[in-house]
Amino acid sequence: MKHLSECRLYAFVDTTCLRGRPPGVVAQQLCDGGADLIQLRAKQSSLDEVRRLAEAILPVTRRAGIPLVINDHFSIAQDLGAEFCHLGQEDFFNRGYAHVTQLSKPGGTQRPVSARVGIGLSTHSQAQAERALAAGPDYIGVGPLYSTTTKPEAQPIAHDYVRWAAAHVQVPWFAIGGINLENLDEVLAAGVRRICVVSAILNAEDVAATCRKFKERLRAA
Ligand code: TZP
Ligand code: MG
Repeated sequence: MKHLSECRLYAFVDTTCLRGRPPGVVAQQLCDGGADLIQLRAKQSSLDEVRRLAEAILPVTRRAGIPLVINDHFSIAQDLGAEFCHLGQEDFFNRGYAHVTQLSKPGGTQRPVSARVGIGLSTHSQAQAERALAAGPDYIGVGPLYSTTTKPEAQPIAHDYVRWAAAHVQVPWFAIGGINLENLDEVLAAGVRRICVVSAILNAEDVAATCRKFKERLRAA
């Protein structure tokens, strides 16, 4: 399984961009294109649907040795043995958590340490990052860099925050939001070395080839 420290291109199976394509097929295309990490993001799906989607994707990511991240649903990530769960500020802090170790405690269903679900936390400002980092996540998301139709309600972050992250964040951090092959040079120039890309990959005609283009540009940076 690829280690998080090696991951630079974080791609998604986002149900809003599937347009009828089977999730497992799209996950395979992302793996073939060299995605380092894949998130299942299914905002409109019921818990049962998220679980079914994850069950369809996990054999693909496992075979490829690519970690799978389940968005929003820690219990599903834990039950299925997904490598990571991604949580927003509201999913984590607004539910009363202060440290990631608290997540696996309720109900006494703690898995062995070897099967620990890694945690990623979203951040939108330096203050949120400082609080998130104190909670012990495996990685943080930094964004949105640009406004994006994938998350229309989210306001772009200040560029100062990206520069601060580049200088201060010690865990892997992934820039997210509106990143595409046209603005990638500007993103890299800001000090970003790890990126999350949803629509620019999933809406491309050739998903695997587009992943490869992102990977080559990241590698060259
Ligand atoms: N969080 C901040 S922006 C965003 C999320 C989930 C969406 C990113 O999608 P895209 O299509 O790469 O802009
Ligand atoms: Mg969330």
